[in-house]
Amino acid sequence: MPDDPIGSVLAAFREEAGRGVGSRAEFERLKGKYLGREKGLVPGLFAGIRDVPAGERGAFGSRANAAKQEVEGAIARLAEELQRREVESRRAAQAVDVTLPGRFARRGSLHPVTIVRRRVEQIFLRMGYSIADGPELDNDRHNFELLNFPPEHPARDSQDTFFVDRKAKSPLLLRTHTSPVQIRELTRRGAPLRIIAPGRVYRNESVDATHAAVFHQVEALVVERGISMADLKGTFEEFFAAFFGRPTKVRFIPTFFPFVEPGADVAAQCPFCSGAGCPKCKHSGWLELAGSGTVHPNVLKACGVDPEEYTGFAFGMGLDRVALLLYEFPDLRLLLDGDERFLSQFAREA
Ligand code: FA5
Repeated sequence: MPDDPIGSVLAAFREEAGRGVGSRAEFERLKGKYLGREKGLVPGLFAGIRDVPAGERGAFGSRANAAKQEVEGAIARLAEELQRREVESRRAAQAVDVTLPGRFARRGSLHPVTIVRRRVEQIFLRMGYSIADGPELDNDRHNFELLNFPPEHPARDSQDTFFVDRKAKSPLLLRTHTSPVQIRELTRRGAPLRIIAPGRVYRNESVDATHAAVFHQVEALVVERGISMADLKGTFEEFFAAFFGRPTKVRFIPTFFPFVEPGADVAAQCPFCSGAGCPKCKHSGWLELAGSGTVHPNVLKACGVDPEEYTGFAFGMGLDRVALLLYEFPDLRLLLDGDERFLSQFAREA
């Protein structure tokens, strides 16, 4: 044992502690070296008291206690200092550097058909319509039979219809138009009724610039007392004026749909050439957008509505063609290709 063990332990400690600790590991090492219960130098001083001559033990004991207090006090201060530095460096690591360039979150854009659908919905909601929905996987009964299609009607042919299960009691199919929603809603809610039903439809068609096999329609159905073709025409005029932002002339060309009588294809005066003729309207001055008519009494009856009391009009408009007109792109197939260069050109909100 050195002559003055307390003095040399204290001197060594003061020197080491005076250099400070750079890390928690260094701190733990220092603390263990001097205060460790088993091998710590300070507890060692107390163990060595038995080697001190009996007369000096009292003085040795109180010096050892004073040394212990000094070491414990210095270790506590080092611990505080270390903790303060650790908190500071954590804060610095989390700090926001406001001079760094920002990271921009890339936002997707809405599909043009979605934009058109929402605009159509807004216009009809303002006119007092509500929005209805129906299944895309439907059956022959709703897609054809209750819509007054005779059993041998060519539209039921597999040329036009994707059948999913021909053996079902009423064959299952992908709906070929949104008109089956008319049947479901009128049966469920009865008259009077004023709805639109936007949705996806499927046809086994050969695809070209204006025909897709998967496309979108919006169905409209109004059943009230005293509804006539005049209401249908007025509704179209108002809709097109709101949609294209100016009064738009509408033309009705008589045609046959089994579920309306009379039936008409609806064409809007071409908004690009105001009827003068241009490539978009194939130089006719008119663009065919929808099928329409006054609801056939057989359809009203099939849905439990008295055709003597109520009459109605309905139409089904092609949303993809409306999108094509609005945005002036050349080919419907662009809507389905998922090419980001095309799709990212459209508005983020509508
Ligand atoms: C029908 O689908 C009838 N259900 C519409 C109807 C409803 C008539 C209510 C009477 C009363 P049509 O097959 O003509 O009709 O289609 C309606 C519209 O869908 C067309 O005017 C056109 O804009 C669009 N359309 C039809 N076939 C395609 C296709 N292959 N690709 C893109 N759009 C199409």
